[in-house]
Amino acid sequence: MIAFLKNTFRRPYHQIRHYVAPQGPRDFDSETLPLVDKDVSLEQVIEKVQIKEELPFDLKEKLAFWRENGYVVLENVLPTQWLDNLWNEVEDTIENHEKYDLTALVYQFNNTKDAKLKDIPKEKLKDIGARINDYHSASIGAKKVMTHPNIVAFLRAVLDNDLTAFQSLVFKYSSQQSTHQDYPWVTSGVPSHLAAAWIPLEDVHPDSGPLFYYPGSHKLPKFHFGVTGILYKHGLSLFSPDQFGKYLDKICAKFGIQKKVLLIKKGDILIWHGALAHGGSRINNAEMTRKSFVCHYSTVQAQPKHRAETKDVSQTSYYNGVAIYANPANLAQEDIISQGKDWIE
Ligand SMILES: O=C(O)CCC(=O)C(=O)O
Ligand SMILES: [Fe+2]
Repeated sequence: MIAFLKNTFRRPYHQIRHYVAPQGPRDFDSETLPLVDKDVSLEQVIEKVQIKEELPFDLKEKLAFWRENGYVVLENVLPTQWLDNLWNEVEDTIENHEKYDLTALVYQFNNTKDAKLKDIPKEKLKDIGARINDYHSASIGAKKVMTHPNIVAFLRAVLDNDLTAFQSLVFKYSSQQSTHQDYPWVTSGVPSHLAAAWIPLEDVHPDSGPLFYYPGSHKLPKFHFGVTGILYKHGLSLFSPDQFGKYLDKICAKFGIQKKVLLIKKGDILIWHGALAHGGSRINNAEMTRKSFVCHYSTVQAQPKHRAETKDVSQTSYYNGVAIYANPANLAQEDIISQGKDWIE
């Protein structure tokens, strides 16, 4: 048996799948798909959302593009002053990191394990490979940015009226992360209830390692991790994130999908489907930052409380109708960076 497994693990995916019988479905449960991903008219989708406010984009046109491509770029939809303010807050947080219990992941320091900001050397936090987790927990301004009405209107249409903004990351440089889809990792109770916003905090330079993505890849056959189905579980899944990435690059090539690179400006955003294949390009010029705030959203139905919550309900605040759950392990630091409450458009 051991010899069999050893052999099996050495085999590339296309060989191994004959040996490990896939257990469970290879796609999202069709019953749970958001309305826009079902076979209904866009009129029906828009009718359900009932957006009252005037939007700076054509919702129907953007939804049609979303269905086809698994992403949209919305131009000039966020107040750039808020984004400058947010970056200033992040810099100040790093400068005074000893005050913060927020966590971060920093390559060459704690590699695959999150550590507290106060325990990570400042220089590491400022360097390539650092990302701060859930900055929005501490910052009211970050909460306001991630729930701006222009973002929320679109997300309601592609997910549901009852939304939660449940995870975020701040990057100063490109993550240089290989190709992946988010749904196997950023999980909620319903894997298809996932979308993300990529919010640049400066104009993206081509040499800074822009985000890349494969248009239409959200419709490709899903990867099977072996035993754990389409989701990844560390220590249980038979296939690694690396094999998943290779599968995605290969299947996108097979279907003739050209990789695109995201060169958008501060104030613009990318919103992408939880199953869109994407990653961070290599940094060509190590001097070039690519400051960004990446936010993940789900439905309240799928994610009714904070992912670390052990009680029945989480302490919850609402911004533009979007539920944001406080981290039960860090309640003392909720909203401690509070200048954002005075930001006006
Ligand atoms: O910004 C990046 O380089 C990648 C971010 C990403 O893939 C994510 O947060 O899901
Ligand atoms: Fe991602």
